[in-house]
Formats: sequence, structure tokens, C-alpha cells
Amino acid sequence: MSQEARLVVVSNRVAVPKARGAAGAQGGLAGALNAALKDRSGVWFGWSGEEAEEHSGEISTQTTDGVTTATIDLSKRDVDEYYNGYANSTLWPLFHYRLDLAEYERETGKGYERVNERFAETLHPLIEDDDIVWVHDYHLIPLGERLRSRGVKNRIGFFLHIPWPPTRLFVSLPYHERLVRTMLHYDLLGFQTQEWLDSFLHYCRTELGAEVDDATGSITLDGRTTIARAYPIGIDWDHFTGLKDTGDSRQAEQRLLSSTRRRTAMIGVDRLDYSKGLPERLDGISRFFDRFPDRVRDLVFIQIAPPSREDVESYQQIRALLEQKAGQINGARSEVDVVPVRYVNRGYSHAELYGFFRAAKIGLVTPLRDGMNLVAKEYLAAQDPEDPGVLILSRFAGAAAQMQDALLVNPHSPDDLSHAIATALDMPLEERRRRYEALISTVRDDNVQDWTSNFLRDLDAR
Ligand code: ADQ
Repeated sequence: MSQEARLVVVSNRVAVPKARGAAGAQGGLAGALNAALKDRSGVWFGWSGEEAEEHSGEISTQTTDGVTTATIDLSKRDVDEYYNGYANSTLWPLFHYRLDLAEYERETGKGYERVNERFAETLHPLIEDDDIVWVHDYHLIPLGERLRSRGVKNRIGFFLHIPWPPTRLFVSLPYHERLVRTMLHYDLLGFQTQEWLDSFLHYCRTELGAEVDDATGSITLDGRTTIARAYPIGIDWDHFTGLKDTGDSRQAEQRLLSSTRRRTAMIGVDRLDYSKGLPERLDGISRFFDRFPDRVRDLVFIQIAPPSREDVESYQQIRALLEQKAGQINGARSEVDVVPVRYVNRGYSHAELYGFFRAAKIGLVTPLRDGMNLVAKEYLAAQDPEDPGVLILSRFAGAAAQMQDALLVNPHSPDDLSHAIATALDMPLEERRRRYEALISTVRDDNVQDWTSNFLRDLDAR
């Protein structure tokens, strides 16, 4: 084991580091991985995001501020089958417990295996003897095994950013066993929470007949042992809270405050994705206004949701559904001077989000299922400790395991949501402070730098 081992990060997409001195240093996961890469003079490998006529295997490298990124183009067919197809129309819905949305197509499964093979083929020559390799997320589950089949003996770790579903759901995936067996070629497997880890261990024990030690997370099958552990991801606390004094965050805060005046702003910030529970959230808000029609003058809900994965049909449908539901609430409840729901279909910078979060006295984070959910942590990090807002959080977000002092809700229940909104609106300062104090230490201390170093420490030790 040596701290000197060079690091190779592999993920579907690559975040090119910002040049030193560029405005607004990079934060979040990309910032933390770039910091680790810089420390260990490593390489970040992935898809460029570009579609080429044909996949050429050509690697494009770029070195910025001590970090080298290496990217490849994929063909349109690769992107359709691997990215839009198997990753985002099969694995994503299934891993978020949405059997109803999961599509099982032989062709996309083959495309997924083919692209993982392309990654292995192009990445292999870049890996040096003592490097440690860290693979990220559901797009690249079989990559470790593909590298092993090419003779790579290096330590290889894998982190899954999304949930691992219960065995009874997971077995609906054709060739599920083949997929999981590839995972046992990694030296270290990371999950967001104990719950997802338990589901994975349960699968290995009951479906594969592996020898599993729950205490250490060791899984042994066919003479090979891997270790699986929970590493809850956090935010880049220093970077995010450092946005407080930027012009962008102040301006955003003022914009929201001046446009909401005496009404309480309640905010939701999500990628437009069915896992985030957005239509269900609007049903809860509608229920709240049904119960308390007069409170339309007390509360304004702002939902920021930029479109994502627009080539996938289920994502087009969710967008249409949301527009319809927001329109219905506004149609039924608006007055000439009051519009209860503002639905904004675009993204904002983290500095602007910081300002919006700070101006909003209620943060509504209600995914139906989420690996972790960093928005819940960012919302809290942006609060004024003297006068903090209230976090309403789905009990089905990975973050709920660490954030029991939030107002936890069942996002499927409009009554539960409506009740939580009423509670949050009327919550006395003392209770808001107590909840904030109980929550803020995990947001501050279990941050993304610790997450990175904990995972790499354990991978180094393998
Ligand atoms: P996501 O599903 O993208 O990530 P999340 O963790 O909530 O979910 O958000 C990631 C980042 O995107 C946050 O920093 C957030 O601020 C930003 N973001 C979200 N909506 C935005 C908007 N409207 N405008 C601008 N920025 C926005 C996946 C998993 C999660 C897991 C993360 C990290 O699905 O469960 O927490 O990876 O592991």
C-alpha cells in the first residue's frame, strides 16, 4: 500500500477541471475527484459526450491544472443502446424500484456490454502497474471484470451512486446473475447507505450462494473475495458555504425575497426525473391548498427542474405531466396578484441555488427513491443558523438515514405531504433551530472530501 499510487477515475462522463484562477472554483463530486486526481497525478477517463459516425477508439487527452482527462467518442448506436437504452431505460428505473418503467431489450443489453468492452479496450493501455482504479456508477458495472479479462491485476474499486434494489425486484432483470458476478471482480464495492448494501449482500447470499460476512462486508465466491461497504456521499461543505458572499448568491436571494414579499417561499430543486417524485409533490401541494385555501396568500412554491435525458420517452412524459399539474393548481388557485406554483424549467449555478435555498424557509425534497440526494444537504448548508428553514425530506432518500431530524414524509401520500407543509409553515423558531442543530453536523462533517478519502483509503488497503 502506498499513498503514492496513481489514481485512475472512470465514469460515464468526465468533468474537466477548471483552470487555476478561472472564476468560481469547481465544487461537488467533480471538484473532490479532481482534487484527489491532482494529489495523485491521475487520469479521469470516460465518454466525451460526443457522438461520432463510428467509434474509433481514439483517445483525446487534455491536462488542466495537474489533472489529465482522457475521453472517447461513441457512435450514435452505442449511445442509443448503452446510455439511453440499457443504462437509463433498464437499470435506472429498476434500481429506483420502477419495474413498471424498466424496459428489457436484448439489443440494448448487448450494446451495454459492447460499450463496457470498448471502455476496457481503450482504458487498458493507460493503466500503469501500481495505479488504483476507481469506477463510478451503473453505466459501468461490468468494466472491472472486462479489465480483469485483459489481465489487469491492479486494485479496482466501484461505487454505485444509486440505490441497490431488493432481491425480489432485482431478479426481474434478465441475466441478473451475470451482471452481479462481474461485480465480484472488484476489490472494493461502495454503496450510499447500509440499506442498499444490505440488499446487495442479501442477493449475493441467496441468489449466488456466496459466503457473506455482514460484519465486514466480505463476499466470497469461487475462491475470490471482495469487500462491500457503505460510504454515504456528502457535499463540498467549504466550497458550497463559501458561495454565501458571492454576488450571484446575494442577488439570487434578493430576487426571490423581493418577488415573494410576505409569503413564505418553499423550494424544490431537482433534475427532471421520475425518481424525484415531482408529480406526487404537486399532488401534496394541491392537497394542502384544498385543505387550507386561505393559505394561498402565505405560501409560494418554486420548483426548479431542468430537463434531463430528453431522448428517453419516460422523461418526455414526466415533463408533460408536471406542466399539466402545475397548470391545474395555478388555474384553480391563482388570483390576480397571487400565483401559488412557479415551475422553472432550467438549471442555475450553485451560487444562485445557494441564494434561493437561503431565501426559502421550506426545502421540499421528496424523491420516491434516491441513492443519497445532495440537494437535501445543500439546502441545509445554505440556511442562516439564527433563523433556519425547515427541510421536508422523503424517507425513501438515502439521505434520510443520516437526517432523522428532518420532517420525514412518505412522498406517495398527499396527506402526509400536506400535513408536513402545514407543520413547516407554522414551526416555531426554537424547533427550527433544534432540528437544524441536530442535522448540520453530518452535512458539515460527512463531506465529499471525507467520502473520497475513506473510499480511497480502503481501496489502497486492499
Ligand atoms: P442526482 O440524481 O443528480 O445524482 P442529487 O444528489 O440530488 O441527484 O443532485 C446532484 C447535484 O445536482 C446537486 O449538487 C444539485 O445541486 C444539482 N442539481 C440538481 N438539480 C439542479 C438544478 N435544477 N439546477 C442546478 N443544479 C441542480 C445521483 C444520485 C443521487 C446521489 C448523487 C451523488 O441519483 O442519489 O446523491 O448521484 O452520488
